[in-house]
Amino acid sequence: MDAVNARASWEEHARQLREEVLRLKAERGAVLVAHNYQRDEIQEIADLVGDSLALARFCAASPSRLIVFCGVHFMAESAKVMSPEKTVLLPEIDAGCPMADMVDEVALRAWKAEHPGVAVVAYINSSAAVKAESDVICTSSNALAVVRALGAPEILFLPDCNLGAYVARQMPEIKVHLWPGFCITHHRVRPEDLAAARKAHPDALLLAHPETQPDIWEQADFVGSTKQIIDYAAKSPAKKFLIGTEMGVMWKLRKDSPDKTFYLLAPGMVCPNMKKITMRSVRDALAETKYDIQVPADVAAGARRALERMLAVQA
Ligand code: CIZ
Ligand code: SF4
Repeated sequence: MDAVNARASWEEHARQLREEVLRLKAERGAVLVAHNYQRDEIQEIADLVGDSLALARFCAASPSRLIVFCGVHFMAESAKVMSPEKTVLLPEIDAGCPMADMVDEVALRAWKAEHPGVAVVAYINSSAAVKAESDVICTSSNALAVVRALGAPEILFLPDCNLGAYVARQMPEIKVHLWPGFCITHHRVRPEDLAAARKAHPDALLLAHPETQPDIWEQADFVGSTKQIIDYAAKSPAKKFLIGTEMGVMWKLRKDSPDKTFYLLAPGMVCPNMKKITMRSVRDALAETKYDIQVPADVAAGARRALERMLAVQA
């Protein structure tokens, strides 16, 4: 088979797989949501593309009893915690978040014991068991508002030391203890990468995620979550942007702002866990009802309390 025929046959295969997914999804009355970091073809077929909180809220509000959650494990857990009566499927059971795995509930209990009475703020990138041990949850969109509403003079912030450092920088009146966790995808970007990107695109604005290190977000024109970066780019009069977050956001950036140009800040900004989910694994998830995410009732109750405290700040 020559290259042209091989490509045509591959495209036909991809088209059939996509049709099969859409047919199974309709037959099963499922809702399919995709995180901003998912593969383009998964975002294209999703009922909603967004950040972890928006997806969990959408799933809770949906009349569907079957959710296919295309993201990583802690996100599917949050959706399950907020929709305990629904079946939440994560198409790849090994799609985890290394940052979330950098702390567990045992280590958190020990940290709390070293700082009795100090409030715990957990980034949504954490397991349900860690959430259940925390006072309140935050996302990268609402971290400052959540910490402000908490009104505590001192906090334990986990697991992301970079988002925690960002909160500490914005709120110098508060003592912030940082857990030494980080995102392998964002943390690896170095000032040399930024210097090279600036040299190649001197007139582009830098939009950076707070999971990058302070020496990156300090130099950004805008710091925000995936949704905030996408919204900022759509509203900005500027035409060129350096994007300092995972490459998956490019799909929505280009869709929402087709007249603008986006450059990834560094070539390595790819989350391997987000990319584990493929059209084939979504097909298998729908065909075989897998992998059914379960959260023990007591853990779910604790995690829900901490999530609801965050939602009360947002409302
Ligand atoms: O909460 C999310 O979805 C994450 C992990 C990042 C973001 O900025 O949206
Ligand atoms: Fe976790 Fe980083 Fe991947 Fe987000 S991009 S899921 S924080 S490893």
